[in-house]
Amino acid sequence: DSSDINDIQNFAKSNFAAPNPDYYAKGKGMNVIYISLESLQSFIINYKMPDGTEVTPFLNKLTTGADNTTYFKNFFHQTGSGKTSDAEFMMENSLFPLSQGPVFQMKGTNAYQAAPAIMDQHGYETAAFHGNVKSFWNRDQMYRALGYERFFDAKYYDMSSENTKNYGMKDKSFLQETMPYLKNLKQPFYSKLILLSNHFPFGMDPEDTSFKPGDFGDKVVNNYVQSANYMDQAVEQFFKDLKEAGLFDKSIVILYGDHYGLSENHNDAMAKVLNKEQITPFDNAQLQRVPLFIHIPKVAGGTVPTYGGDVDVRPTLMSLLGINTKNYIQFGTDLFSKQHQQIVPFRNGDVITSKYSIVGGSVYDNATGKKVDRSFGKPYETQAKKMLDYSDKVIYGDLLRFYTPKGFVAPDVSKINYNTDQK
Ligand code: GP9
Ligand code: MN
Repeated sequence: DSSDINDIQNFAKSNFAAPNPDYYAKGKGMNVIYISLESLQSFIINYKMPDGTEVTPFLNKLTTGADNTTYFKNFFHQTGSGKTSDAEFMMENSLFPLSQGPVFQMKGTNAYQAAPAIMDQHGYETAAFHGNVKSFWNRDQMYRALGYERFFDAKYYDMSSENTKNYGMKDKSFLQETMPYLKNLKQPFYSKLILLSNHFPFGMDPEDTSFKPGDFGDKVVNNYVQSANYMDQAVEQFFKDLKEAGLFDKSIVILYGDHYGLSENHNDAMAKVLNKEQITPFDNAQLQRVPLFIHIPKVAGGTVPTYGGDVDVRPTLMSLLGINTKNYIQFGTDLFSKQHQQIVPFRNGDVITSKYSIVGGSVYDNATGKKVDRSFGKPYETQAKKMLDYSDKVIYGDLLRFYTPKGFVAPDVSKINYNTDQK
């Protein structure tokens, strides 16, 4: 009931991580561009094919700090059955998705205090871009609840058969067609672009790639490298276009892998990919790493070892923008903060920290991959369970109705209408 919200607010407040002055407000007033990298897992970053070819040469450069980009190599997706949409949900709310069913479909009419609504109040124009129909995964309803003013869906794109694959627009066409819309937004803007074409089962139209498929004895895994390479090229071109448009030095760009692309069904091939005898449950948990890159103009980048997950991104971004979210109900902490908590809870009950991986009830030492005494994991399990339980209470009880952080104004959902947008 509504009295729970006080406990939850106190919990969130006591876990707040003070911003790091080296990063705080470094992106104040800048545009924000999120790019959801479909099914991209971190194992592919800096991976070399047996003949030495890199799969993602552009993203690999970003890991060295190119283009003022920070790469988080120990970042994990925390999605459940809502997949892409669960990742979106966490990025914008810093709440967990549900353990049962996609929150986008089940709780699209809840009250939220999401990033787009917050940015609207800071004078930002807010827009989502997705190369499929707006009702897909109930986005049209959820995006209104999140406070998105504009939603560029299929009707804004040339959805001809050369430009599309199973889930909608191919990445290169999508990004190319998105650029003019992005340029025309009123600055500063907060935007997100959902890439789609690197999606299971990853087969590509032959004319879209000259990259050699893998030879790992599994068609899905063989095609994955080709398709990931295509996405890498698409993102490289997009960075060039942002520079040409004069947007690159005025924008924080966040690239993130939304969830795994290769399930445990492909473990035999994955063992070949990773040169291992087999993929153990411990290995599989480590494979839930997804890349997170943050481009911050004028801030030196590079690869950082901080452990974190999807719920940590909103607090990180808000610190960069110089927006104080201490009074918000959120379950992540700023990845750049010295007080950041390196605890990553998953919806299946597993927990990964910088020291231990708690997987299927066993506790492993990250450094050795060996099992250690179960008691070592206890404090982390307790903390993770509390976070998940509180987040569930917020969502199932629609508790944000009963609490408004100072300065926050809920979006007027009845006034948002994605039909009236003009091309
Ligand atoms: C993109 C996405 C569909 O619209 O939601 O694919 P999935 O969620 O399975 O990645
Ligand atoms: Mn996805």
